[in-house]
Amino acid sequence: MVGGGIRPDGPGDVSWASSPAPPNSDLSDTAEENSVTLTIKSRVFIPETISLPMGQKTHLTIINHDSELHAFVPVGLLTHTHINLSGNGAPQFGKEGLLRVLLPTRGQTDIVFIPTRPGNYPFFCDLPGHVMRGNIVVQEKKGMVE
Ligand SMILES: [Cu+2]
Repeated sequence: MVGGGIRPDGPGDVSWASSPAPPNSDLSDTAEENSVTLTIKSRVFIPETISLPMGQKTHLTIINHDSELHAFVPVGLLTHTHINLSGNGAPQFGKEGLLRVLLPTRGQTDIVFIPTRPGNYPFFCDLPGHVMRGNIVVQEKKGMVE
């Protein structure tokens, strides 16, 4: 592990902002957003693999098209990460952050966050008998190295 990375709860880099910014301005609406949709249909996450650029504001929309409950359980991706969460899903938080979101029938949850650590982050549905999983890959931006 490499230390000294950007802390999501730190003051943040708001050099793109031209006006005084409130706390958590890194998730403000002025930032360019990377919109990603994760669909649940017939007990399958679609797509199974999602690639996200590190450091870019990401708007992840999770939609449950099934007529049963599902859960979105991200492993590691959102720990110690500031998020904005909306929609009719039922989130569960632990001391390290978002643990799980329960998505009702035809439910939708929107999670806005900034991936700050590169790596491979599995996610799954932990409801009994559901064999549903996928991967979120956070990639360092190429061509941004100084
Ligand atoms: Cu499920």
